[in-house]
Amino acid sequence: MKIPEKVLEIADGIKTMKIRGAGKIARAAAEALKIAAEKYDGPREPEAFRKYMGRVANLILSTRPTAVSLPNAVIYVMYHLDKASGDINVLREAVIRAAEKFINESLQAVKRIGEIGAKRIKDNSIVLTHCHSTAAASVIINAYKMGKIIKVYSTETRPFYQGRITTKYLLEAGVPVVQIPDSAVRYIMHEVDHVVVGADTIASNGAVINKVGTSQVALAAHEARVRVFVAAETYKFSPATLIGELVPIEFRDPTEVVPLEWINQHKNVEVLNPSFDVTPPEYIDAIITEQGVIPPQAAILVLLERFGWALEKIKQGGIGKIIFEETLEEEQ
Ligand code: RUB
Repeated sequence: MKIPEKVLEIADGIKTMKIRGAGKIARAAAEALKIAAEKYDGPREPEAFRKYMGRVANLILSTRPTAVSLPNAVIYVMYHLDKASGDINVLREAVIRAAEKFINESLQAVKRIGEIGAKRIKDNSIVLTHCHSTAAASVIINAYKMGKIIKVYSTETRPFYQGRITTKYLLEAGVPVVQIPDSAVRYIMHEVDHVVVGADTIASNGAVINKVGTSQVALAAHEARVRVFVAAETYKFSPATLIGELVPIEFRDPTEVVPLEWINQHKNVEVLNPSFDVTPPEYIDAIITEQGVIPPQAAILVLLERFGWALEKIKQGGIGKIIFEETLEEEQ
């Protein structure tokens, strides 16, 4: 059975960044699995359905490599399919219910992070944020509504300019925003009280992988003794890092950095477009999750509590192969 058009559209949307930001990507992944289950009209044998869902899962997993929220969402839904037994209606229901639960809990988590994080913002604060993070924006908007924020500096976030999305988003919520180029971060840092950013992945040692430039922002904040808060749902913690796997950094097309015409005119120049970077735990004051505020060094505890069950499977073959080994073998 062919993968439904709508599912292909979601996969393409993630790849081309029409759907972007780790939380939205995770919810879109769960939604794609749900749609795939709803639209299945292939053979009635449970095994056929499982294989088809494995193919869909692998397609979704192949879209973007860095945000662990994506495999975590896929694994969550597929784990429930794995555990379910019965006819195809039972299996289909298991996928649909797990996907809906993931999406609802994810939205609740963002809301809760906003409430918890806002308490950490001092009165009359100036905040700086980088890229567009729904979780970070949730903290900022909540704190603003509590009368604690007087101004937000939003970096442009070259080359994709997600910072402009943040600026628009915060302005719509009534927050006073100043747009600055990325290169002005250190210049402006002496005015700033808190840096609030999101995360794509948090490693077991508390390192935060977020939009490229985040580590420079954190370094400038560290130098100026400005607190750095990372707002992140617990499904952004990476279980594979518990056994020493590295987080793959996505490199995107050079034409996001300079126009193709420029590349053609300068044939000997290599243009690099790393999409994310790693901020070491030493430069992070706290990670705000839906379960509470933790120091980055406590990331391992969150991981063991939330993903302890997946450890054995990860040890057997890495994150991508947790559940879909059979399908992967078939496709090779
Ligand atoms: C987005 C980005 C965001 C995190 C967190 O990168 O780095 O800071 O994903 O966002 P991209 P959220 O635009 O390349 O996807 O809090 O919305 O999950």
